Amino acid sequence: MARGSLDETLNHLWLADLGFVKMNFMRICARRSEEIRRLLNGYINVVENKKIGQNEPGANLSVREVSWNILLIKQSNFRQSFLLTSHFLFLFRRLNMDFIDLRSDTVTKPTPEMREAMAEAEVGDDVYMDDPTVNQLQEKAAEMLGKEDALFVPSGTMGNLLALLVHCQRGDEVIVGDKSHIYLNEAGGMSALGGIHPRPVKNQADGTLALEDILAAIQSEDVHHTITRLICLENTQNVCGGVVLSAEYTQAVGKIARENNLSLHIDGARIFNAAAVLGISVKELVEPADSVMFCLSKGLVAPVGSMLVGTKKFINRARHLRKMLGGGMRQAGVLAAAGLISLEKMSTRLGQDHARAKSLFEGLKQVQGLRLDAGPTSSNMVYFDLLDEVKLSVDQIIEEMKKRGVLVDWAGPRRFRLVTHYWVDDAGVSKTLKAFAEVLG
Ligand code: TLP
Repeated sequence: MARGSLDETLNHLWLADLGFVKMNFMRICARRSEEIRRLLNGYINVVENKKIGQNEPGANLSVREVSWNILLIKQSNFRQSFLLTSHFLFLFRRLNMDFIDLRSDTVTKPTPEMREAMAEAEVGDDVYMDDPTVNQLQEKAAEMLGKEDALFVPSGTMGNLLALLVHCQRGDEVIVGDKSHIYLNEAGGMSALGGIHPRPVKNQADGTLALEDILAAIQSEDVHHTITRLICLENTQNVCGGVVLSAEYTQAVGKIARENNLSLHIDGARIFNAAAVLGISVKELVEPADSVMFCLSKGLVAPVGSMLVGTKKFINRARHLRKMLGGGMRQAGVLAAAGLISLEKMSTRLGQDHARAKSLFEGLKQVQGLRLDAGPTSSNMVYFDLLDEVKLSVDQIIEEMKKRGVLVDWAGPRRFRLVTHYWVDDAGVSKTLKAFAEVLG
């Protein structure tokens, strides 16, 4: 927490009269988070119009952090002190966190509702399969994806690795996109830990692997060859622009898999984004897949965790391997509680992130010096390159944007990726566009 800025806000608050705040706090706490935000936004704007002088009451304020959601506030020349707690403090933190963070949707912090659910979660030892909240999350995930069973895992990377380890034996081959996360960004886990051989196939601009390329990559039976066991798709395809693979395409790949006695795994880190764009259920979209990994900790906003789904037999083996990799968690219900809110509530609001990505895309087209990918952006990502005429380096732009309260990340020596998510609102989009126009103008 940026102590300076929190103190500053509390100073503003003090000026406004603690009694008033305390009373409002009680009232506000009873309301839903969106309403609280609106109320608080308005309130802070009013208070911030005032100037704080050296001798004004806020100057003597002392703030002690009791826990993440409780502050003890005292003023040295005043007898009153009180605890500022829960949603209210959370929202102060959020309002003080000036940065619009577009580096990824992995940066999403849990909502107040999630934090509350986490604090109150019923837990047990999940290695004994005794954690009721984890069990509930797994049942819900399996049901939503139309598969027999599900497993809660610490990360998407572990979920994908487990799937590969279950589907393949050492020396087997897996067909993967040459721009896929599994191939590029999972530290070669399949080879290092599973002895599995990747067979990269070109990702087309639309994120697909051409069906003829998949067919051509399947090894014929020959003493010299590896044995092809698995095809992996990624939906949405991250590096190709957060693009969405259709249900028809997935069906076509599933058919190739079945006809060639192969399995199909989907890295569906953002499969809920894909389904939202297509306007169909996730269940329908992943129907041909034998296994799917999806992340709770990206656009679905949970702080930690991913799910792996498949048959009961597949998940039993994955559970065994998860333990082997050290991913067996104990009272993981604390995390699963947030995951349940991801599935129940966050999965239905992703259209807002997609609309904001579109606004960013449209706005950035007007900024000099940028070449946007052939759009339109379909899910929550916007990729673009710097034109040669731009003399600033990627690092300099990142620094200049940061000075203006916007965090962005590079995706190549002259390339950027912006990702929208729950904590990026319309004002954040405007702020980002303004900052880019200033930096590159
Ligand atoms: N992607 C992260 C980075 O690792 C690049 C991001 O910011 O996009 N599959 C896909 C398609 C992913 O994009 C990611 C993470 C993962 C798997 C891995 O998930 P985690 O980070 O939970 O291991």
